[in-house]
Amino acid sequence: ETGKEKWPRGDEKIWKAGMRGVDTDVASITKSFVNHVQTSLARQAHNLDDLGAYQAAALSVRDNLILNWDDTQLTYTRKAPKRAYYLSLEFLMGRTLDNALLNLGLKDQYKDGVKELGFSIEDLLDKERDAALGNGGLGRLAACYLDSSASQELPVWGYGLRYKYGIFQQLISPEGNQLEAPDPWLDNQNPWELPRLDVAYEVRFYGQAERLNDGTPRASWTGGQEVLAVAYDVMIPGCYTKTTNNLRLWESKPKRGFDLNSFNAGNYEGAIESSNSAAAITSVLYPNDHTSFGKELRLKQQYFWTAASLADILRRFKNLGKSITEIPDYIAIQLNDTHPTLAIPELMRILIDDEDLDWNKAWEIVNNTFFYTNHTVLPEALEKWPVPLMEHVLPRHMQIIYDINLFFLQAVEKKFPGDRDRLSRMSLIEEGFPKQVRMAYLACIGSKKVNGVAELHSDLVRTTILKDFVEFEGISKFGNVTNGITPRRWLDQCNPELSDLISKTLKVEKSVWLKSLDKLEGLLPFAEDARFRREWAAIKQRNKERLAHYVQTTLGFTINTHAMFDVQIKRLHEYKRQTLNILGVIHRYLTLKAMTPEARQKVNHRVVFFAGKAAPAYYIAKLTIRLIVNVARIINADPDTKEYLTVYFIPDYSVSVAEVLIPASDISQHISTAGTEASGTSNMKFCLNGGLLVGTVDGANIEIAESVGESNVFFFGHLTPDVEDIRYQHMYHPIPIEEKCPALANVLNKISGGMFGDGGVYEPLLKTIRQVDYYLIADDFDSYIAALAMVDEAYLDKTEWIKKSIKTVAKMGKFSSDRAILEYAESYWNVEAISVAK
Ligand code: T68
Repeated sequence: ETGKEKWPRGDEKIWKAGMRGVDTDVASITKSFVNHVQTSLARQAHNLDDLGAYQAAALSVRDNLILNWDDTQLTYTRKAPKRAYYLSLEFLMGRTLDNALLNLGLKDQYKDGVKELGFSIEDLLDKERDAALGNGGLGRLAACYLDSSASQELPVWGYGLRYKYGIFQQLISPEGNQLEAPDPWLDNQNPWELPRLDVAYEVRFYGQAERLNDGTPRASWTGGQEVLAVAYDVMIPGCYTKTTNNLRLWESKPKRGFDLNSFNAGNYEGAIESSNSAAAITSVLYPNDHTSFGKELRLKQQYFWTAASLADILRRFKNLGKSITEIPDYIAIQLNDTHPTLAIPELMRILIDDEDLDWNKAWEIVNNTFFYTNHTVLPEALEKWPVPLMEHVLPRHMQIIYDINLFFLQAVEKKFPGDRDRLSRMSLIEEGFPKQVRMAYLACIGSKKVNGVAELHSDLVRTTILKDFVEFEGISKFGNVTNGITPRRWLDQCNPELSDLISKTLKVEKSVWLKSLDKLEGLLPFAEDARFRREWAAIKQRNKERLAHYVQTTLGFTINTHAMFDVQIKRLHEYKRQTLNILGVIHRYLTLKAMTPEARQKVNHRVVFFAGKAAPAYYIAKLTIRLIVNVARIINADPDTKEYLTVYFIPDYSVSVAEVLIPASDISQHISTAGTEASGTSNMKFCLNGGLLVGTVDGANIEIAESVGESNVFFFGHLTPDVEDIRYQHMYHPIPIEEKCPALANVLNKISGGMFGDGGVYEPLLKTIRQVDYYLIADDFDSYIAALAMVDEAYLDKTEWIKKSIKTVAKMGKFSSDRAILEYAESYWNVEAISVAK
């Protein structure tokens, strides 16, 4: 396409006559549904099951999305605004149909339509598989930001990988061990993606890089393996707007089916092998959060995805006919953690080797195009790539990184003459065997701005991992954007009754308050309204019953819905301290056992829910799951106490499971060691659904407490500045646990003694607490138990409790991802909203 052809080809009138909108009255909806059953699915009315009906409904809804998507993209092309691109190796989208129906404002029509055809919309929604292309918070954040970009009419596209297998399915063995099974999420077709087989780019690996040495910084990169990246587009509808953005996911394919040379030479297996190795690149999502393993295939994923995305972004830019130096006026690229950092040397390579720019000009363009978000300060999570591996897989990029480093260190030396320690601290290359490339440093120096994801975390980024860089580049480059969550999925969709009650009470349309979440403040006066409180409490109760029904039908357990529901759901990790929670549960159990039956009667009934996956190679996290499952087995069967305390581990945690658990919680736990959880986002989801927060003074918990009032959260534990000192004491002046925390010592001894099955099994886990206790379990245990006692105390006064719940929701407006994405658009990208004509 040159932009100069006559368009459309042929007779414009005939084209126009063929174009149609999609009608959205119930009669048109049923017609479209039946049409898709007959033609798209080639099935018949008399043998259509729920899955088929889901697919027909999805295809029919998709027609709406496609038309809106088309109009949106045409508007972007015509108006040529500055655009932002969100590069994320993970998008944890969950299900799409319900979200699309709500954003389009078509839920009621479809409900009626499918009912007329003999189906229930709830059953159909339940047939959809989650798109689980992510591990946890980082991937879900990307999904919330796409929803908010479209809802706020921002020209933002996401770029990611189309993994054939998402995050593994978690099974729990009879002994309580986590087992992993593959997640073939694409097996029964995915109506939400549009294959764009014509949008494809070649991506090179390995080969030789040779500097031209012609007085320019250019080099040629040849040979090696060439792989094809093919685009699949996922439509992202905004809420009550025509704007429908795009998430482009890349699939890897062999460049020419398979290698003809080997094939003709009779090496059939060899030919297939190289084609398999191309397809392998996008075959599976790595299931590790918070550890960097240095695997070659992971590096290939990162380069494959950044190279294809940049090629696509630059092709679109070139269609504008602007000078290459204007890239930063039209493009902002947000790096979701360091995973896409190779985009920095890749853009340098393109500008220098292909566009023939000089080094400084190229670096200036790069420096004004990229923005980097850090999501963790845990040292084991900071990405480093071995230099020999990088040299082998991406020889030209390794040269460029060395050059960037050289110029950078020269500038540092100029500012801090003779400070050799500083130079070695700040070098992009960490000395050692092997040497390693420090990706966070590369992302930092290559970007215009760097941000953390909550106030405390951004402070820690500035004062710990990037301290030297703040001193060198100035503080203004290092900002904060506190995370947010989309209130569409995390309130309207997962808690429809509460959403309706809010609209009715505020007398404001959903299309308004769901996009201006500060409007929730209008609920404050209703905390004093007894009738409103009754409705509020009744909704919570029904959400608890919905969860109980889910547990009953999936696990076969009957749950007491009049107990307090206490929930901790997140990836299993030592720093998140699920161990603290389960040890607290055991303590509660022992306390109950020691009571007389009369005394027990006064105790608050509690059901404790856990859910979450452990990285398959994370032994201690898996052992924690095993402990939780076995504690649950013993406690839930104890006739003395089971009325008062039960524990459930819900297997195979996912976005869809979260949508059932979150609205049902009375309290939720966010109990990371202070200074370790960058932000947390499920804390926001619980509070937005009227659950109260038990937590440490960490991440976004702090800002939630600032918003909702400290009297409405239950804080405990040591504070961030003390953690280092305490760890130092653990190393050099250890206090035996019996002395430091007798209550905890007793709990650990019960586990060792076999109260929950063979105690020996748990020794490696218990040792982490008895010996190093890096995450301060023993130091925080007593104050944790005290906080839970405060929760029990507060729960006695039901009226006060419901007031707290209402006041909390009323003050959660800040945590909408709309606020967060608008901060990125305004203060980082300089991208403006642009509306798509109706
Ligand atoms: C999370 N990080 C933070 N990482 O832990 C959480 N990491 O505090 C924060 O709220 C959230 O990001 C959003 O900012 C992650 O979820 C990963 O999942 C991950 C995956 C691969 C490699 C490293």
